[in-house]
Amino acid sequence: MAEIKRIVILTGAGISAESGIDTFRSAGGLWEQHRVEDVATPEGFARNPDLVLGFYDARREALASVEPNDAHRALARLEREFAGDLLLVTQNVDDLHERGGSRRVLHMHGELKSALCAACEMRSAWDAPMSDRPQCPICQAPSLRPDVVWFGEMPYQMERIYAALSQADLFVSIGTSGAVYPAAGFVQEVQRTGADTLELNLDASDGTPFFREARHGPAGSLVPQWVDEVLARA
Ligand code: BJW
Repeated sequence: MAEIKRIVILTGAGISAESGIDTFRSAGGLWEQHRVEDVATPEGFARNPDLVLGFYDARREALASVEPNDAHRALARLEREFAGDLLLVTQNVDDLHERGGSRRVLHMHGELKSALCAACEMRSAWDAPMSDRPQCPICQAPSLRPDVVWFGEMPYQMERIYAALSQADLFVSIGTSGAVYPAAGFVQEVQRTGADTLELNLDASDGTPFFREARHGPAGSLVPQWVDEVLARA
């Protein structure tokens, strides 16, 4: 097997499922309880800000009652012990990678514990409700919204992600349905450079046909096993 020097990992809601956070598209998931158009678009927010702020307030508050699982901890161990370059990109807005010990996490769809001011466009660390229309800590306008990326908005740090993908020897996708772009297109992006590709997911996803290898099962088992393999080869 060729030596691996640069790894890009993409995670999605499935990695946090065993911690007790609902995924989006599974039975009983977030999109069964809410219409995507209502809670995950700028238009939905403009129509009914109370609904949207309440939806994200509840999810932010729920973070206090969940813990990282073995998959989050295994990726943190990989960050500490892998001698090559590692970029961990998550679509998740929870903070379980950080609480699992990862220090360098790129949240391409934003974070629950961050506020974006619609007036001054600055981002601030935030761990309180927004439904009561608090002031922006920077410009004092009562214009805060969740700092998350909704449909039709540009995900964060795309240049940095595409640069890392163009240099990766290995791309690993964990716990994501491959239904949302641009993240769903990363596997095809790295295929062009000849990089190896691996999917770790509970079941087959929309992206499975594009991966060289796919392993199906719970992330809490698959990810620690895969990390052991990578570190044993290094
Ligand atoms: C387990 C497990 C266990 C369960 N172990 N696994 C037509 C074609 C192409 C694109 C478009 C199109 N029309 C519109 C678009 C663009 C649009 C898009 O993709 N739409 C699709 C619906 C087609 N995308 C956008 O608008 C994005 N912006 C954009 O494209 O800007 C322009 C641009 C151009 C060029 C370059 C760059 C940009 C923005 C997308 C924003 C997505 N936002 C959300 C909400 C964030 C805030 C919040 O959390 O509420 O992000 S939507 C939601 O989906 C959330 C997630 O991050 C994202 C992905 O979901 P994820 O993580 O995959 O979860 P699930 O539930 O779908 O899957 C979980 C998986 O885990 C499943 O497979 C399970 O089996 C598995 N699993 N338990 C392992 N224990």
